[in-house]
Amino acid sequence: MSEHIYENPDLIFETNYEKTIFESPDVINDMHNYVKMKPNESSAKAKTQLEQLDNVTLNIAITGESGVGKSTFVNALRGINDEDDGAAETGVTETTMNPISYSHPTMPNVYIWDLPGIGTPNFKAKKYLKDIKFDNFDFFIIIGSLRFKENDIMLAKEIKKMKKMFYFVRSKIDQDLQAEARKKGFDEEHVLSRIRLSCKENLLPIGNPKVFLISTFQLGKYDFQRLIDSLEENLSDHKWSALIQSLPVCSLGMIEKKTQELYRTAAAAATAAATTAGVPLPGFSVGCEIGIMQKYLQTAHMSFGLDDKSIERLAQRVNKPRDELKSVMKSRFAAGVNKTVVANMFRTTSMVAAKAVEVFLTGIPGFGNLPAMGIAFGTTLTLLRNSVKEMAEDAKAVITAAGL
Ligand SMILES: Nc1nc2c(ncn2[C@@H]2O[C@H](COP(=O)(O)OP(=O)(O)O)[C@@H](O)[C@H]2O)c(=O)[nH]1
Ligand SMILES: [Mg+2]
Repeated sequence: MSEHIYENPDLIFETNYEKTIFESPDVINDMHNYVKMKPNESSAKAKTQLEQLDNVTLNIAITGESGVGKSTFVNALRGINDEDDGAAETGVTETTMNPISYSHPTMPNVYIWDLPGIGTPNFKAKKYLKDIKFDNFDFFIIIGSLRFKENDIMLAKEIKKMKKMFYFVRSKIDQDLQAEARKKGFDEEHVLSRIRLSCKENLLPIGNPKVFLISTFQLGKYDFQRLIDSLEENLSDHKWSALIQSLPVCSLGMIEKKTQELYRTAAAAATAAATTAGVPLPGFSVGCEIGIMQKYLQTAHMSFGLDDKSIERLAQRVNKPRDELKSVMKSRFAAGVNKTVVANMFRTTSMVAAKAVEVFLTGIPGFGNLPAMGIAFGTTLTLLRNSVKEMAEDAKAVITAAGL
């Protein structure tokens, strides 16, 4: 029978959607790796790994001259509106010389720092960095609007000497485009490459740094995603994980990045959750710690901006009724992630399919005697990744409904 199924998996999978998950080399690979380890040891290790992910702190410094849009950018990274309680004040000249830290509303260990403007005539980059205790920051974003100034360049040089990362952001791109759009023969790409070129010339004294053209009002457009890709290259795995979870859901590209990262961390969550002690999986001799799954799914839900508060803020920002955005969410997590929803996952059709993994895999050479824990792991991993997929679909529907 198992040979038959192996040749024709359609027979046991309820939907193509589930079939693709189970055929996914990732899950099979992860199960292979899992069974090579000792389940109890790996469970303890995975729990430590999840704790580390919870506890990792990230400090992002936003700097640049007064008026370039620092505070607006700080709020946007936190996914909050300029008028919200606890927002950085925008459109005002800085009165303080002290950096102000803002923690992320759903990721309290991610801090975004609004640094004082660097425009004073007797600016000393070295002293500035010392005053703001530069060593506490993971990276710097130097924002310039029309052009980058002498001070921006001095600061970048000094940051480089301190062996820290910095990124140049040319802000308010929407304004440039709007002004140019009035002219005859307007071509957006042309305008963007002209701005790029002028930044390049402007920043020649510091070599050939990357410059990202951004409109904070439309993070889904222009170079925001490229900036995030650069950060991915340069941050450690843990810091990247915290960053990508915290970023606002502003584009399909961002949803894709979040999905990738959640897929990766699902393996750790499934390793920690597969247990001989928890709630028994129907049909298996082992079980699963529902609490670990629930926590993972709650994090995913917030990362996709599907929690009530995030939807509320988005509705305000795009000026649409909250219920209109909520009504497009079709997943089983539309009303939130709670214990009942998670426990119900073990009774739904996906569980029928998950049970089929066992039948399926025992037919493949090498998996014939997959220990029960390995199957619990594979099942949990599959349920988690299916859930992430569902949430990603909701997130896509929401940003489409929001007109992003
Ligand atoms: N059009 C446009 N205006 C922006 C953008 N970012 C900021 N602003 C505006 O620029 C002004 C100064 O922004 P603010 O964040 O207070 O600058 P800061 O002094 O560097 O903190 C405010 O009126 C913002 O609304 C942007 O991307 N596009
Ligand atoms: Mg400000």
